[in-house]
Amino acid sequence: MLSSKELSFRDPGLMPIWNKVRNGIRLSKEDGLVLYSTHDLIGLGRMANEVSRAKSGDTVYFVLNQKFEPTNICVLSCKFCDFAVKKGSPEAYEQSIEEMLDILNPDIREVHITMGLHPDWEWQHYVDMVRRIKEAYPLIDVKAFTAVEIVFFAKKFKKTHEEVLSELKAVGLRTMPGGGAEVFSERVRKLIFNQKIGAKTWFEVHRKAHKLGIQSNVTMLYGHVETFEERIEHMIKLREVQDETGGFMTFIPLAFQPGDTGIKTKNNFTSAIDDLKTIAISRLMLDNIAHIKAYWVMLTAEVAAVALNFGADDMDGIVGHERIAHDAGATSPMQLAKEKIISIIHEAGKVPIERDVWYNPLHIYPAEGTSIVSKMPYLNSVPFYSNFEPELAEIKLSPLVPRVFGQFAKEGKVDAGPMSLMDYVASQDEFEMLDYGVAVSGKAYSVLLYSHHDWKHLSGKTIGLTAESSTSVELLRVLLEKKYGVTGVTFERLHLTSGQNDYTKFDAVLLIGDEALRRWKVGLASFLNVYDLAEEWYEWKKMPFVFAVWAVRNSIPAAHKEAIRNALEGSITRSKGHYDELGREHAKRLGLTREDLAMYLNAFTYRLGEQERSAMEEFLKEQAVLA
Ligand code: V47
Repeated sequence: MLSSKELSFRDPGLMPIWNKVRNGIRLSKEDGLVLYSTHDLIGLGRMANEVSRAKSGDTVYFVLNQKFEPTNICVLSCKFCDFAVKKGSPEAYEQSIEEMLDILNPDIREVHITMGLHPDWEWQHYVDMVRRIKEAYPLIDVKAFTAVEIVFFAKKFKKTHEEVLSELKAVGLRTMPGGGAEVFSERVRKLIFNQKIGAKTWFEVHRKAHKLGIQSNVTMLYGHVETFEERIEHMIKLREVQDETGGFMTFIPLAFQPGDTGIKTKNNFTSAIDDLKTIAISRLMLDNIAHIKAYWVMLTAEVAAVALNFGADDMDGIVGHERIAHDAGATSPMQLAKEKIISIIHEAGKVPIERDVWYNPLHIYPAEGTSIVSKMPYLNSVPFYSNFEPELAEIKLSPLVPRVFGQFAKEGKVDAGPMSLMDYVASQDEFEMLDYGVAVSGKAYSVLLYSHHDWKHLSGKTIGLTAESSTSVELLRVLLEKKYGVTGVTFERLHLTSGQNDYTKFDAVLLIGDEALRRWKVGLASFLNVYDLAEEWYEWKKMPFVFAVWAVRNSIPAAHKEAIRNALEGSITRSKGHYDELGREHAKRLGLTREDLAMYLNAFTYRLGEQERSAMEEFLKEQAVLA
């Protein structure tokens, strides 16, 4: 079950849809049309907000970014576009790579590049653009080139789509923006962008990008000549491809800016009601897309702010100098200061998280008076959160992997959650331990060492380590050194985003959480040995292993502590016996059956007793005397 929330509606037609959504049943095209026709905007928004909360907690993400459109000269003339001009036009401009580097703000984390299809620029120019940005600013990730641009490069420079993408990836292309999708309808394409690629080619390029480990976004340009039916069909097509590749991160509805395009729309700009409905409906239809973006540049900051309670969990970023929308009459400012974005997110009652291109959290900015609870995004933590309903609105949830939770807790920004045992030990003075945690006696299935060698032969070898947790890493070190007498191992941290890792270069790799579970049935590359670290510990010590303990910051108000404890106790109690149902969404993503799921979750102990406390002490004793 996705949500235990009981909602009531003014439009009774929404109840059957909510029942489907909360039970994890996919919405049909007919459901989508019912949602567009409803007059119960608030009911629609509440459903979408609940879905967003189930996926992202109370978090809204943003990225410090800068948009570059290095030329508006374009060989195409799409009816909806007021940005593109022909070469020789008085409005034509070209920006050199030096000019881009000059105005690049070194504090940002993402540059977003899209542009006109220039008739004369050479292939090397595009490669250099990405390469030189990465060379000058290694911390800035490049999100560049829509599928339309990739197809243009392939044709013009006689390369395959794979060659174009691989060459760009080799110099630092990290992700692709979602532009050029427009509406996946042949009828609409013929009417307003008949020179541009259609849905089939657009998806082909993204499929290839995903195969190469380049994740991407997807947009939908709405509010021009398309029908509601075509919007819903757009979402359904996308949902089908996402089932295949899993490579889309974010859906971005783009509100059409009519400008001087000549496209006649009923009310000039889209209405706020249409914008909010479209955000909410996309959240409800796209059950397999992690994020929905409220792109304030086209929505206006005011509508985007409301959209944060209508299913959107991302606000894009500060953006900088944008032209595609502004050339077509957008009334939003060119840039929103970081402080303004944070205050918009606070006003919406949400928790701002500054992220990188892959949604790895970099900083969290809790509002005054709130207490932040970390929502461990792993399947084994489902019982903590599936019914976690604190009585106080000041308690907010944010999805954080253990290591990031540990880091934010140390910075004083996050106040409670299932803390990695090692992080708890390091911050015991500031945190109180509750009687809950994640422990297992025997196999954990999700803390696995994949190895080319037997334990005994790992001396002098290199092991890639999950970047997500420190406890499993310490457990591995204890097992190597104390159980098997293995020394001289070199450890190397893996990238937090799994698609960015090349596991083949290691003698062994340690994976945890959902990344380990995903490989449970299929194995990992050519590694022949798989060792379950919790099982290794159990066979050695005949004791459970405690991976995480719930801890609450001493200094938060007593009422907050009480509310967290009650919500947790309520969730664990109500979840018991319903694991196969509660973890269904996760299991689908990880390729696990209902039986796998029940077996996996039933292996864990969530209430910590005497046995678990002694096991923790024993582990810390072993760990303390490591070389
Ligand atoms: O593909 C062009 C659209 C897109 C107009 O991936 C217009 O994070 C409205 O893709 N009114 C480019 N839209 C922008 C884009 C984007 C934006 C923000 C974030 C991301 C992301 C991607 O702009 C084009 C086209 O669909 N567009 N003209 C117009 N008059």
